[in-house]
Amino acid sequence: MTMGDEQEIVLADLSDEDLVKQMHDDLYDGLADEIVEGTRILLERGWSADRVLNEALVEGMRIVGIDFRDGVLFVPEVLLAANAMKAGMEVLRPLLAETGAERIGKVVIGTVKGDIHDIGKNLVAMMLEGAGFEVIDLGINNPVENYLAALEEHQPDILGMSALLTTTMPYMKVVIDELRERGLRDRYIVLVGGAPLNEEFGRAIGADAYCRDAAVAAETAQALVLARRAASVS
Ligand code: B1M
Repeated sequence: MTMGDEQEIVLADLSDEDLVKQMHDDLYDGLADEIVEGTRILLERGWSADRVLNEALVEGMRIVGIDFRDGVLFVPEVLLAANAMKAGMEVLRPLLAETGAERIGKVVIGTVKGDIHDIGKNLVAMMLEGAGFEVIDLGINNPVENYLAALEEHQPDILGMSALLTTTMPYMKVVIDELRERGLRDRYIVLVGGAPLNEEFGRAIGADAYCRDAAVAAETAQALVLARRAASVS
């Protein structure tokens, strides 16, 4: 429930369309409780977790991103919006990460050094779990040493890296070059993602694939792990 124009809005009374619009406003205003409530209502109405995620949460964050870029919103407000988004994602987590499938592989994933954006990376981690992967999440702001230590400790099939800033995306190449220098590059499938990247960049830095979004990351991870297993058997 929230207050707007001195009038009490009962989220459960809104049509789906109005509720989604209200959730965009609530995300913009950083109202975590309302986002949790709206997320639950949509699920109760039979919406899939994917649809709630994309139409209510990701779209709401896209709107926040535009006003952030244009100087209408500032870091403290965007942080509140991010917290509200994370609260909604926590409601969706068991649904997105739910899987009857056997574990098909292991992934080490983290946001690169200098970068503290983690919403997209967290989503990717959830979808990978849903696709049957064990995920070791290194969090944000990871220097190359963190990746190397985690690869050594966990021996995953996949290394995933996330970057949301044009200033931090080149760091992915630093990590890949270091793996190459140590003769470790071919041991792992390297997947990269984040809003400013594209396929060409992924190729240029020597990643195995660039993943546009979390669903693509999960599909790509499955496909590449299965292909690698098939190649090692034949
Ligand atoms: Co930041 N920020 N931010 N920010 N922020 C952006 C990225 C920006 C585009 C905003 C803008 O100007 N429009 C801009 C970057 C400009 C650029 O470099 N080109 C920007 C800036 C400038 C900054 C600061 C520098 C602002 C400042 O301080 N002056 C600062 C930098 C801090 C730092 O990292 N050192 C900063 C800070 C922050 C907050 C802390 C306030 C907050 C982050 C909170 C958090 O993450 N816990 C924040 C936020 C929330 C954003 C926006 C608004 C939203 C990002 C987001 O969560 N999107 C963002 C604008 C935007 O992107 N529209 C912006 C939703 C998420 C689901 O999408 O992260 O793209 P995304 O993830 C997708 C795919 O990209 C992909 O799958 C995900 C799910 O589908 N993917 C992967 C992502 N990682 C992957 C890894 C994979 C695979 C796929 O591995 C296999």
